[in-house]
This record gives sequence, structure tokens and C-alpha cells, in this order.
Amino acid sequence: MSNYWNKEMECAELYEMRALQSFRLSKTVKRVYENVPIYRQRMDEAGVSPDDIRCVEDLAKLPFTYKQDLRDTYPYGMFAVPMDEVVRLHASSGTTGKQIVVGYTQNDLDIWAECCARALTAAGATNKDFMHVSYGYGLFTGGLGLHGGAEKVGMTVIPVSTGNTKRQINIIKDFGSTVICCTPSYALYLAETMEEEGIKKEDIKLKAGLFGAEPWTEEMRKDIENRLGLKALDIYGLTEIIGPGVAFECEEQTGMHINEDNFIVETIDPDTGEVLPEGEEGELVFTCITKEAFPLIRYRTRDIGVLSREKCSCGRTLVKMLKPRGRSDDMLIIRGVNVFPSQIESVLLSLGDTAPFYQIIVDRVHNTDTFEVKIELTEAMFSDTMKNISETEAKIKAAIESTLGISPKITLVEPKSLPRVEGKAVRVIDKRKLH
Ligand code: DLL
Repeated sequence: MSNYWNKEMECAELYEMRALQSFRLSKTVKRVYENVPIYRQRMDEAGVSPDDIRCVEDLAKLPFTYKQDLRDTYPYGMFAVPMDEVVRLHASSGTTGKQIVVGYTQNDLDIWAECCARALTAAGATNKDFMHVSYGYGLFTGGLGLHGGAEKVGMTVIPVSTGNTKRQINIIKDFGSTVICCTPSYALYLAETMEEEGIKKEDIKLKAGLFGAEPWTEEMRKDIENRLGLKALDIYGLTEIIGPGVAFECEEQTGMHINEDNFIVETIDPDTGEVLPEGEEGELVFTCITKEAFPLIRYRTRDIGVLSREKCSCGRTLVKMLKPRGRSDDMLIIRGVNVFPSQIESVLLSLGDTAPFYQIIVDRVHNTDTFEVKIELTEAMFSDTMKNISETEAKIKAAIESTLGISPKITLVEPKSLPRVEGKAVRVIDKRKLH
């Protein structure tokens, strides 16, 4: 049976939620218009006044906010409260470009902890659980965000942060961690190290994991669940909006409920900016309606997702976002074909012949794109005959070609030769950008 952290919000009727969102939206828009010059300027230019925004349907009248706006106003230009009310800063460097800084009032931290507490409760966590936090602490939001949520639930928090994987395994075993959070790639690395150390999943007490901060597939979920002996749940968020906890999965494992009382979500056509009906794939756009220090309006995430209001068996009525396919800027165009790294991951893991570690290398030679997928062999495969190895290569090549319509070069590499990560995985090396 489902447990809720805040049943009133998590199970509200849609009309109640819309009324609450409308009220909070109009208040937030007034506040940013008065306090953040870039919003006032943009709204004036668009000919929209705060009085025009009375309900959720009015949202589309407002201009979008882009990551570039955060960079242009770096560091504090988009803060909506005086700095003496800001009690915490976080930052994100992203993979490209100047870093961005976000701020929180005490009330913002409480809201954030509430969002993460909902996620943890949906994963079955209670104050009897031991919470092993392997997300990085520091300017990255993962560690401190989930830490706050776990404390709110009253869990016994173990703030391990990243690094020293063998020590982490000992802590999981000796301290009796029952819930863990880290990136899905780190979960696999932990599983691998555990196996190397001869520790079985029966020797540890983990029952649930909250994995996010990067895209991961259903196939990866199964692999993590089998190897760590836990239920693997997805958690989504981004620094600009609050950090982890914008959306969280329940036991149904069919997408993440968005904390709609705090964030209004839209899907838009990334090219035209047109709002799409719920259920159509598009770019996710979020508006913060409760945050004080850093409330973004219609923020373009560049994450590509689909929303669903289908009734969820957990009883929550919060809209769900299906597993995002990745960022629009993660999408590769190889020989004119759109390729998401997650499509390749699905193929590799569903074939199951290799280890779940891979890298995609793209280059341009004589004006033609080259497309190589490096995949690690398992120890068992490594000692196999050359014939079997080339058969596996051919099988993977055919499977990727039939999914994507373009043919990769497959290179099977030695076990444990691809880099392991403690945070977000780097799956793609696009050398075309370097030329
Ligand atoms: O990754 C916050 C976070 C920490 C989320 C811990 C979940 C758990 P950023 O570093 O700002 O913040 O990166 C945000 O990561 O726009 C997505 O592209 C991606 N992302 C985050 N969660 C997921 C997920 C944190 N569950 C960016 N699935 C986002 C797919 C995700 N992508």
C-alpha cells in the first residue's frame, strides 16, 4: 500500500490543484515583476502585466526564461529577495559554458526538503530507515538536497558523498544502510565493486534506491535491481528549479510524479515554442510557484519528455513525466539521423551479452560521420573464443542498425577498461566539436 508524505497535495483533485497553482502563480509573477529587472523588462517588451496573469491558462502569455539569462545575470541578478534572506547557494557548471548560481531562503530549503521527503516516502522509506547519500555534497544539489529530505522524514542519514567506493560498500554493510541515493551509473559501479569484494546482495540491507541526475533506461533499472537486490526508483530535478525532487517515482515505476503544488510543468515544441497537449513529447518547461529566492518562470530545461495524467495505482494525482529521453542538446545527429544515447543503452542492455558500460564516439573523417560504440566485455565473455566475440559484435551491430537505421562500428573492449564515474556518466565523445 502507498504511503504519502503529504496526501492532501499528492492526491488533490485536478481542479483543486489548478486553483492553488493559479493563486500561487499570480503572486509569484507579481513578485518577480517587482524584484527582478530582467522579468520586468521581458514582460514589458511582451506587453504583459502581472495583472494579466490570473490562472494557469495565462501562463502561455509569459516569455520563456533560458539558461543564457542565468549566465547573463551571473551571479545574483535573478534573485528575487535581498541577499540577507538567502541562506544557501548552489551552483551548476553544466558540461559547457559559464556556471550558474542559485539561492534559497529558509522557506525554500523547507520546500525542497518536503519535495525530497515525498520522494523518499514514495520509495517506502520511514524514520526507521538508514539513508546512504552517495550523491556529491557541495555546490551540486544532489547530496544536500536528498540529505534535507531524509532528515525531514526522520531517517538516520549517512552523508557519505562520493568517492572511495570500497569504503562505501563497507559502510553499507556495517552501518546497515537500507535506502541509497546516487547516480544510476554509480549504482552500477557500486554493484561491480561489491561483486569484486565477494559481497552478495543478501549480505546487505538495501531495499530501495533513488537514482537520477542523468538519463537511464528500463534495462539499466533491471540490472541495478538484480545486482543490488533493491527497488530502483527514478528521481528528477535540476539546479535551476530546486535540485532533486522536482519529480519522483512511486512504486508503480512508470514515470515520475511532478510536485505540481510547487512547479507548473508544460511541454512545448522546442522549435516553435508552442505549448503541446499533455501526452505529446516535447521540451519540459517549469515555472516555480512557491520559491522565494530564485523563482524561475517558464524555464526551458531542454529535457525532452512526455506528460501523463493517466490514473496511477499509487493514488497520487500529480501529473507524471515519463523517463526523459535526455536533453535536446545530448541528442546526436549522426549521418543525418537523430540519436539519443539512451536508445543505444536500451539495445545493449536488452541483448545482455556485455557489461553495462559503454561509450559512443563520433568523429568526422573526409566529411563523413564515423560512429563507434565501445562496449565492455564481461569477465566470462573475455575468456571466450574469438569466434564468439565476433558473433557478439555482429549481433550488437545488427541490433543497433535496426533500431537507428545507421550502422556503428562495434569495438568490444576488456572488462573494466572504460572509465567508472562517481557522478554523472560521460557516454558520448563527440570529436566533431573539436575540429
Ligand atoms: O542533476 C539534480 C539531481 C540530483 C536530480 C540528484 C536527481 C538526483 P543538474 O546537475 O542541474 O541537477 O542537472 C540537471 O540532469 O536537466 C536532466 O537533463 C538531468 N537529469 C536529472 N535527473 C534526471 C533523471 C541535478 N531522473 C539535469 N532522468 C536535468 C534523466 C535527469 N535526466
